[in-house]
Amino acid sequence: MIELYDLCVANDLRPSPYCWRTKAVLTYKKVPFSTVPVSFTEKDKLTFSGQDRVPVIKDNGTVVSDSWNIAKYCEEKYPDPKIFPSLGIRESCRFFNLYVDNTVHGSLILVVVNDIFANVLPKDRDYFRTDREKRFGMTLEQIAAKRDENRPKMHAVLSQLEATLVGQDYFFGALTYADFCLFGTFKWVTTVSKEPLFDNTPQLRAWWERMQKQLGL
Ligand SMILES: N[C@@H](CCC(=O)N[C@@H](CS)C(=O)NCC(=O)O)C(=O)O
Repeated sequence: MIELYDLCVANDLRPSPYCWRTKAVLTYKKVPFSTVPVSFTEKDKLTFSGQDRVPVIKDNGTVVSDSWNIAKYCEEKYPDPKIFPSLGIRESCRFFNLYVDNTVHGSLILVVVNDIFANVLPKDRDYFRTDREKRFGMTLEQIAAKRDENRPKMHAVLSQLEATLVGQDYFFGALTYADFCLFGTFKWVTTVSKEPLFDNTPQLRAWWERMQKQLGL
């Protein structure tokens, strides 16, 4: 059975958007897997993979890290059902993946980072604070104070996603890895935050509900 090294925070919650992508792909392909929890300061558990980020999978001795590499590996090793169902879709999904990583996550993180921090295990809190404050160039308290200011930027990005979904059930028409990418994003936020995301985006809300039902996750 595949072992997935998965980020864990307090109460064994699993927030990582990238790990959720892998869980969505494995679930869709009906490939059995178990998870190995890794907290922010337990990177020694990942030494075997030669890097320090999750997700990592171990599949009968094959080690693959990075959600995109894992998606490609799974499509080759477990081809049905397909996540890149036709010519050019893999390349389009790569573009969508990068858009989600940068634009979508970039707009959400400043709104929800303190909700994530509230769920980080006590032993990981210093690491998380130092790492994120360096990344954003301000303290978590300064980010919290700008939450209302940052919210409209988040809603502008969610509106772009909403506009894409008008008249179609999935981002590229049929279900593809693009949907699993964004599914991971909303699992990330909703696992640790009560921030309302879908109040102004009914199509996106319907898509989100459809994805959860389809995957049972
Ligand atoms: N591009 C990578 C990103 C992986 C990544 O950044 N994972 C986060 C979890 S969401 C991580 O390992 N964070 C550990 C840390 O911040 O120390 C992918 O798609 O898998």
